[in-house]
Amino acid sequence: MTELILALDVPDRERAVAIARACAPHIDAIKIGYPLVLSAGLGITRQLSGLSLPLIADFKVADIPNTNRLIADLVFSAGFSAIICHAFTGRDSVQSCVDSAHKNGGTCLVVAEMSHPGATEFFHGGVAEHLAQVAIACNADGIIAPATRPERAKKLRSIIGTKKIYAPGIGIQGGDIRAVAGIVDGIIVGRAIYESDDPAAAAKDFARVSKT
Ligand code: OMP
Repeated sequence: MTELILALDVPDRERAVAIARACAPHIDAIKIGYPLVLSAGLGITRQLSGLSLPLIADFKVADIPNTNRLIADLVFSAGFSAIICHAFTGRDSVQSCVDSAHKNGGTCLVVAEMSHPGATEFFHGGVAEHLAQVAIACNADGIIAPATRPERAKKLRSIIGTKKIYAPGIGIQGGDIRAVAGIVDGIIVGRAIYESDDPAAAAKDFARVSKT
């Protein structure tokens, strides 16, 4: 089964909550990043807590170990159950996020390769593979890999084995859910759901395909 994660990059708090509520029966988790938290504040987690869905903090944390730990501890006290961090900062920085996640009963996902066209500039040539190895070395729970490049998700799967892979880039970025659903553990979908005329119906459609 491939999970469906809603990327709730909707800066309007009321609209974000309404979309999350409407989509809740069809999704497995909600990913919240800077657009919503910077407009609505961290308290948005309380407003969404009634949906009983895991909340993933997508702050792509990328700082020194102490700052990463401070950020991650705040994320988990705010009610998130997972955090996404970068790994190009090195093992010690990633380890801080993983340790905070595990201490708080949560999980840590490491960006191995990004989904946008410009990502090939730095993530290719062995870098993504190296970042995936860092995720393993730090005992992270999974990685982010691009749905826009299924062959890269497959390559990264061969490195990280049974750890989770979550893949963004479906829909507007050009990725096809059918090409990656069998490779990854979860797909992350934002605009193709929340910009749709009927977000609940769009989420239902993605959920149907991802679970077949
Ligand atoms: P849509 O393109 O609207 O479906 O949104 C994709 C979501 O996944 C956004 O929240 C992005 O910030 C996020 N994302 C990527 O698109 N590409 C990546 O490589 C990594 C992420 C992420 O870490 O979630």
